[in-house]
Amino acid sequence: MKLVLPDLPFAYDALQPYFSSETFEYHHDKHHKAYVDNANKLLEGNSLASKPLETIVKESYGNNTALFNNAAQHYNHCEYWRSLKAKGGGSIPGSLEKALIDSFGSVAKAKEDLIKAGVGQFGSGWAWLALKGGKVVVMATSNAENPLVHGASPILTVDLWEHTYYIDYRNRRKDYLEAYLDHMVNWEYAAERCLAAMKQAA
Ligand code: MN3
Repeated sequence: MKLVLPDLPFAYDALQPYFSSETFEYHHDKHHKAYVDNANKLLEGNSLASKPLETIVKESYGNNTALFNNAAQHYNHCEYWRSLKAKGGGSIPGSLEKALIDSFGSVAKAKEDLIKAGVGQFGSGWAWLALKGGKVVVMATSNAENPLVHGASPILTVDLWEHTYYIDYRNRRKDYLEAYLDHMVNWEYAAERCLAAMKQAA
C-alpha cells in the first residue's frame, strides 16, 4: 500500500492574505510530495509497507531514521493541512473550549503557551496541542518528531519549518503563529481530534 499525497482540503488561494498560493505550491506540491515519494522508496521491500501510517511512524522511530523522517513528515503535513481552514480562528467548539480551560486554566493561556513553544523551538520542528494523560498539553518537537512517539495523541499542529512561512512572513515566526491562531486554525478539526483521543484513552 503506497503512501498517497492528499489534496489540500482547501483551494491554494483560500488562506490569502495570511498564506499565499505560492506558499502552498511549494509547501504541498514540492515539500510534502518529496516526503511521500521518499517514504515510498524507503518502504520498498520493508515489512512496514503494509502497515497504517501511524504504525510506520512509531515503529521506524529510533530504528530507521530516514524512513521515520519522511513518513513522520508525511503524517505531520497531513495533520497540518487539516489544522488549517479559510476564515479560521474565531470561536472554539464547546467540548474543546472546556478541555482547554480544564488543562490550562483559560483558552488565552493555551494560545499563549502554544505561541511561546513555537517561538522557542530552535530550528525546524513542530508545535502541537496533544492529549497526554487525559490533559491537553502543548508540545514542541524537533525536525520530524511528533506526539505519537512521545506517548501522546496529536490534536492540532503548527509547522515551524521555515519553508512554511518564509515566503509570506520571512523570518517573523511569531507573526505567522499569531496569524495561524487568529485567522487560519481549524478549531472544529481540533475538537474532533480531541474527542477521538479522549475516547481512545478512556
Ligand atoms: Mn512543512
